[in-house]
Amino acid sequence: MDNKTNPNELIKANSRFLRGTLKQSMDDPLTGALAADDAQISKFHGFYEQDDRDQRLQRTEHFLEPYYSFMLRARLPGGVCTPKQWLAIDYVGRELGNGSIRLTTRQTFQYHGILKKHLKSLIKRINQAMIDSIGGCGDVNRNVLCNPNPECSALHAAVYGWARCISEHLLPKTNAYHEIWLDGKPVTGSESEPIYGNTYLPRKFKTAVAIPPHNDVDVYTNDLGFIAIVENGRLEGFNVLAGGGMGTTHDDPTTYPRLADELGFIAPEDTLTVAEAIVTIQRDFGNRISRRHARLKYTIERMGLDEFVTQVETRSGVEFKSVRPVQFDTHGDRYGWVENPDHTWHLTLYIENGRIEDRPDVKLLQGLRRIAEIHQGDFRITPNQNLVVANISKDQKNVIEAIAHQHSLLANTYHPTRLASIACVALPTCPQAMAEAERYFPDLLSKVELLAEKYAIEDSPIVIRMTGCPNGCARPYVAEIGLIGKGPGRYNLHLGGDGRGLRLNRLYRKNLNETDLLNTLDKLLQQYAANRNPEERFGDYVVRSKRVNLSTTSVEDHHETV
Ligand code: SRM
Ligand code: SF4
Repeated sequence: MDNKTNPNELIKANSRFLRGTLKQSMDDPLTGALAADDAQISKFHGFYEQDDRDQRLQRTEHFLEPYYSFMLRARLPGGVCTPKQWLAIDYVGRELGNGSIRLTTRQTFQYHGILKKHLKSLIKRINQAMIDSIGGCGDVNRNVLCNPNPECSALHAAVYGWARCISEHLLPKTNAYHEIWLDGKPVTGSESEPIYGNTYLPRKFKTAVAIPPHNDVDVYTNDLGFIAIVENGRLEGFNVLAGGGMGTTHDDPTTYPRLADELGFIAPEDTLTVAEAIVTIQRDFGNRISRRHARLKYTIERMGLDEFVTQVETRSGVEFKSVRPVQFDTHGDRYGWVENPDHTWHLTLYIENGRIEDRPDVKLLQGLRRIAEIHQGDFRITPNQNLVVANISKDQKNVIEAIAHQHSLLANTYHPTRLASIACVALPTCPQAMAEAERYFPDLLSKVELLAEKYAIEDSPIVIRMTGCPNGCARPYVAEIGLIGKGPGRYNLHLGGDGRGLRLNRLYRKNLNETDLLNTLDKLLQQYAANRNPEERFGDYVVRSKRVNLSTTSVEDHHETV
């Protein structure tokens, strides 16, 4: 390793396959934090060190160390879990976390506010329920997304099977997790990471499997994507995509969101070989100097797509066939009841920003616990932070609906735009947040809903996605309206996604405060209501309309003007 190599590479290389000094860090009673290098290694085990940013200033003034706690992210391919597992997830969140569960945009759940002294028992408890957190975070393949596809369960089972296999195949093989958290026996002989090697990947790596016409996994925003090709109800194979990603850095044009390229069509049995080939290309060619430029999207840009495809074919021994035509209609969720051919039912619930907790007015944890106590099917977390209660028997349909209704979990009482929209976690836990997202978004949406009513367009949902910084955790760069945190109370406004996750939006205005944002949206919605074509989406209208200038060169910075 030369002196230009990113320090994270050295930490990984010296970690003895992800052990580091995590055990010692856990046992250190003098601090609620981990040693700095361990805070990097811990991510591969599924947890992040955080501090409560609401308390940061006050604690510094009182010469106290930050209020450290941990966020743990589970691995849950396709977001599927059983009612028994749900009850365990719920119990652990209440007993050992901060009393809330957070469903994420990658179909899994997070606990926040875990104290260091509780981490090990928390990890043990979820593992007893057959859920682990290996590769929840870190420079490896992350939780694999899979369309929950409720109205076609047999096909879902086949495709979901592949999502699980990819997740298992690309797991780190080190025994460190079992040794440190589950009291597994230390390895005596030599160890290796056959796919990753001892420095793992240069950066995180994300995989999704989509079943058209639903693009709820936002397949084009992933490093690696598989689009299921179905003929006569049978899985024929996959169109393979590579090189999608959302993360950017404000005002650094060398970073950008990117949609994945189509590589070609493969048979189902070639899935793992091709996935592994792509991962190893990224391992060998990804940028290990600048983490900002280390995702696969930049590797492909540097290599060129043709060379990349040749490398994948050579390494895998699989020759791509021409991509098959596919059509996507939405990247949102399908709420409410859907009947299966076998007369069981699925119910998709609305969970605002994925946050499940008991508040004085609404008790979501309690409601879902009551459902899990009687439900005999399964649960599926969606990539839009919602929850599907799947395979409900006919005789339990009414009782589950009644519980969901009692606990405000049914979608039919919410505005269509709210149902189509999501926000990332941001403050107070996320260290990267520059502005609020989850805590502020519901209020902002209420104001946007009033505008939609003013122009009588409330029946045309608009996909709005807000993030507290440009990292893009709620995939805002494919939203019809993307709001990206710039500073406290200020957001960049992006416009022009297509409501299906197939088109990147463009920066329209910079650094808006709420008043300017609402004034700008007021004008845009008025124009949209007056000039749209029948059935035309807001995102399509702004791209078509000559009245809306989406040229990035003319973007005004409102910091100076307001
Ligand atoms: Fe993310 C980092 C939350 C999905 C791009 N993301 C973070 C961290 C861990 C902050 C940090 O670096 O310490 C956030 C923790 C906040 C907290 O307190 O919980 C965080 N990301 C989330 C979640 C929970 C957002 C949500 O509201 O649901 C999502 C968890 C997904 C999961 O279960 O695995 C989440 N993050 C995403 C997505 C969406 C996706 O994957 O489909 C993206 C954009 C897609 C992509 O990766 O390109 C995303 N997160 C990032 C990035 C920017 C990566 C980049 O290439 O530049 C970071 C920062 C980083 O990696 O350095 C980041
Ligand atoms: Fe944090 Fe930024 Fe991700 Fe939001 S987008 S969770 S603020 S890293």
